[in-house]
Amino acid sequence: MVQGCESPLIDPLARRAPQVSYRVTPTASVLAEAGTLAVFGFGQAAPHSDDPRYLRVPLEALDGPAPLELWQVDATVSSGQDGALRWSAGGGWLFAAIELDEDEHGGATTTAQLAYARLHQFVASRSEQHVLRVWNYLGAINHGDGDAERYKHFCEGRASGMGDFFAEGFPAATAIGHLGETPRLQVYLLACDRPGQRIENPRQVSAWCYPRQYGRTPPSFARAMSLPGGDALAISGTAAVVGHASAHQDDLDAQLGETMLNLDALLANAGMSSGFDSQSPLKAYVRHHADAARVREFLDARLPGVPVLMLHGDICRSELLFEIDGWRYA
Ligand code: 3EB
Repeated sequence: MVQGCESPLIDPLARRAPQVSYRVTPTASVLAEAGTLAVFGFGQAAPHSDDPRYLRVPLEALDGPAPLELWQVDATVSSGQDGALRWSAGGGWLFAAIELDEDEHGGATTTAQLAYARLHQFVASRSEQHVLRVWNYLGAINHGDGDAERYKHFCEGRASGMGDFFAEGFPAATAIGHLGETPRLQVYLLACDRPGQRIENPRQVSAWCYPRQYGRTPPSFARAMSLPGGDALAISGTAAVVGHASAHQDDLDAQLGETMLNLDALLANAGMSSGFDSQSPLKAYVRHHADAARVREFLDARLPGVPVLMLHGDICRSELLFEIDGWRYA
């Protein structure tokens, strides 16, 4: 019998989404696991490691010691470091991170500009050209009034530093204020050699269309990104924003409920079933330490069994008390 020569049914360019999870485990053992693309520790008690795949995020966990966050891919991972920029890559996926001291780079605007320009320059040198998701953590995010607020300076620097980085459309993103040393700006991203699909929220004005009252330069992010292959949705920081306005000022419970409605609408618009499960790691950012117990109670009731890491951070509009982001696998 002559053997056929059919081509394999597996698409060699298919990209299975990185598996994101939280785990309480020694840093060295997860870094030793095959396919570990990135590992994150949270807060001052986080372990230290010189591995370029390991990043210490300056946000404190609000209920007990934080687990590590792991990003794992089905491939061999290589990694490196170039000054303040570190990276890792494998299987078509790229992690890159930069951390800069604003005092060394002339303030919030110019530091954001430099961070984005350097990330752009680095990603441009790689085959993983499609930036899908970005996280931004800066200090004292609500410091300053009106156009002088630091978040608005950050938005201006981000927009001018990115140049044509996101010519195909903005990535999904989070921008949160950390309570660590103010001068420290941390930006990290996930990119791929295949494009994702941007998802907006029909309940919300797209952020890049926000009116002038929110600043001279509107924020540059998509509400979510469906990863290439469509097997996971990266959800941007989502808060109680309806239209372009912040809803329910000073009402935590109402902001929590409105945020859930925004998440539902986003999942529906992405063509996904509603809800989250034990495979959907989320992060909840809480402005006031005193709200932590109430937020945990709400999350346990509304998202039972869902791993939600609750972190102490400032939301980029001072009237917002809560924001959530994370992953939903198909
Ligand atoms: C909002 O909906 C809340 O500037 O990158 C959420 C996600 C928010 C990302 C960003 C800001 C950003 O406008 C704030």
